[in-house]
Amino acid sequence: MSKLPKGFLWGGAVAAHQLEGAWQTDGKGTSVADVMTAAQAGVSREITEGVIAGKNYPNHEAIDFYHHYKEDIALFAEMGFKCFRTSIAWTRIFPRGDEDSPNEDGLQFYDDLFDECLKYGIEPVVTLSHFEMPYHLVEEYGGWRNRQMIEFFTRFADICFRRYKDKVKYWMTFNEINNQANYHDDFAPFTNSGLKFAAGEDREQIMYQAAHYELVASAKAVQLGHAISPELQIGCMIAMCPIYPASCQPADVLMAQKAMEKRYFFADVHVHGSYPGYMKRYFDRKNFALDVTKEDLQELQQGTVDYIGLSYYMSLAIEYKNDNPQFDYREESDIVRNEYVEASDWGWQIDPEGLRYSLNWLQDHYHLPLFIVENGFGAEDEFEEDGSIIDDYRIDYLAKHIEQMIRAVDEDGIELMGYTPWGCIDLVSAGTGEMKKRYGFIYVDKDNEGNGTLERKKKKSFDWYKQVIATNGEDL
Ligand code: P53
Repeated sequence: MSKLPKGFLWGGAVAAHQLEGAWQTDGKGTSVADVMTAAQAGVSREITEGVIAGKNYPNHEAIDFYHHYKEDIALFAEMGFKCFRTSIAWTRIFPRGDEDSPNEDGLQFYDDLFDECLKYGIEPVVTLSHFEMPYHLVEEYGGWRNRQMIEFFTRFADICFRRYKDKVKYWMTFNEINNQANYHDDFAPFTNSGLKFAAGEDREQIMYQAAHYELVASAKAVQLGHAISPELQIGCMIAMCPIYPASCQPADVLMAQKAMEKRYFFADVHVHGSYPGYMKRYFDRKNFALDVTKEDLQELQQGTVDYIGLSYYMSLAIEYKNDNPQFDYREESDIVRNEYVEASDWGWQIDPEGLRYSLNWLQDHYHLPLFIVENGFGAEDEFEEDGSIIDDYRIDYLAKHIEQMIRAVDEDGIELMGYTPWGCIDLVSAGTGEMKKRYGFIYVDKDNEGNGTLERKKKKSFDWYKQVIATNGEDL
């Protein structure tokens, strides 16, 4: 007897900018992902001022899913997918972001894509904003530091809900909205919110302002969606990297708790419709003058989410340092290596039990259904002499995580909607822009420099995952 509920949504996850390519086809505009170059070992992705000739922008072509989607969805169907998580590229619908009316060709593409999924009984699960806002909104308005984004985003959300309400039931507003808690970095604020900072600007304050506008926009979108169809399930999406105390020293425990607050208050606002007390006190202490109106607070109250989508790749650990009496979260200096777990070649700590812990933590805090919409192992794949790819390391990672997920459902009573491993087909890495950091059950012939035939090929994990789905997680 399967320990997972009948109708459990097994599937796979991707994001438009990381696989579609066709960056200028059928009227698509330039997105923030289109101005990011590919990184190399030790060199971060460069965010360029517009598209500069001669640079390598891996998302421009990606794996050309735009022209291969029928073949790819047929492979997902062969694995038995019940659902497929993707995002709608905002720039296909509103190429610059501030137009009054949408681009019909872009809308038609997603009609065709969703129809193709439904043909096989695959339920589309859709993120509205997954690191791909129109670049024009960055140049012209400064991205989400500008309140006008709320209007542009809700217009986009409204069009999508109306157009696809009979094809798409499960939605999420902002992918990994909490990544920008690491505002020191250039990547997260840019991909989450289209933020670029001038020297001397208070990055943290600007990030909280942008996040506030996003939270209000999300709440408005939830209300719009529910008014368009009460059938729609609209969730938030949180990157869940639980932060453990480095030791049982009380200061480490408190440090971890305070760090968790800084990373997860976003979920509190999405779920409870208000800011937790600790964040209000923190804003006061920092003298942040945030533009938060009475109307905003009402919108937050009225637009709480139906479920929590989460990604889970790794856990972190943090240590208290003596120069930090307020226990402020400092990811760049206080996160330490956890010696109890292993790490991937990219330094991501592998911790299957952390997934069970995370599911429990989220359920304890929010009492809402959960949906694991990303989990996976980025690794370099190599061909055997006979041309096959034996990705046992990926199978091992996924099996151990699925096992913990099942224990969370079976032993802990977690209400879990589904599981969609990340990058079910190889695609461009968000963090590094590389192709060689692969997650897929399906290999795509393309390298970091952009060379390759784009031919698709099943890895060993393809048949393994097919069997996992067929047995509802019994056969790992
Ligand atoms: P890549 C950082 C930490 C956790 C999740 O990431 C993250 C990131 C950003 O790199 O992003 C999510 O491709 C994201 C996906 C992304 C995936 O994790 O850097 O939602 O877009 O591809 C994996 O290995």
